[in-house]
Amino acid sequence: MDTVTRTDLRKAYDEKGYVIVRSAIDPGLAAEMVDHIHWLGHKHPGVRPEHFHHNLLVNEPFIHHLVGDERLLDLAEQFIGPDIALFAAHYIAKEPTQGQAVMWHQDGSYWPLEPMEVTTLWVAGTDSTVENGCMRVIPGTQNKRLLKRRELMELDREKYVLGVGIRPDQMDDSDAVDLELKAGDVSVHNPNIIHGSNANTSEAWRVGLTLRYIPTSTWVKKENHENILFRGTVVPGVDNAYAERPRFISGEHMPFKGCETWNVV
Ligand SMILES: O=C(O)CCC(=O)C(=O)O
Repeated sequence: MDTVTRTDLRKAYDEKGYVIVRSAIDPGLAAEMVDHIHWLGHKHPGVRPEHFHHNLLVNEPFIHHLVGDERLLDLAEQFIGPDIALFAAHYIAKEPTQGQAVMWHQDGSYWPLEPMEVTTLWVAGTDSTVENGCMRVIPGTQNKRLLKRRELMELDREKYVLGVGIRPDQMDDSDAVDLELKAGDVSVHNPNIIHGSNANTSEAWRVGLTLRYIPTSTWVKKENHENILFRGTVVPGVDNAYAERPRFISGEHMPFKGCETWNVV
């Protein structure tokens, strides 16, 4: 982890709505994320790599292994406490020269969560730069009202990862900050902060995995949605469903370091 202390992390997050943690995971694990993108590309040939959503990931042993990494859980715990689940994982991997943009938005506008207690860890599998379409944020906007989905504008799905975004006349992006990361770095952001990213017009891949960690007291109001429980206990009366921890099956799943002994009973 970076040299910032826990208090600094929390302070920066509360003040600006985001914080960067350098070398949060090791380069080997980040490289396996890139392998996973290519492996998923073969498994789902019709799906663009910006769109490897939760439903395609929730039963992947590598995802359980990565998202349950103690370094990521320790980090998430500082923002949401000790009872930790994942409500959504989504690879937003932008191919060289043609990776889609993400229009300015606030995550909470899309999410069926009650209460909106959630934090995002955005894990860099490759370096993420201005040239390859790194994430951009507008510091301080986590204190703004959460726009409702119906207030947003429809977008061209060929160009944008998300189907709706904030209209230019609803915001000012003159204070936007580029979150340039090295592979293995993580940025953490608040569900209300306004953020997005430009298209990838460079020759390099940009691989990011965005992870939405919730305390188990947050209710996910979506039928048949599978969350993943990682740490602590469930809260009685909060009606969330949790996925089984998958067994690694050679030939069916992407091999990763330690997969032979992972989840063996
Ligand atoms: O990966 C990106 O470019 C945007 C990520 C994003 O919108 C998010 O993680 O909430």
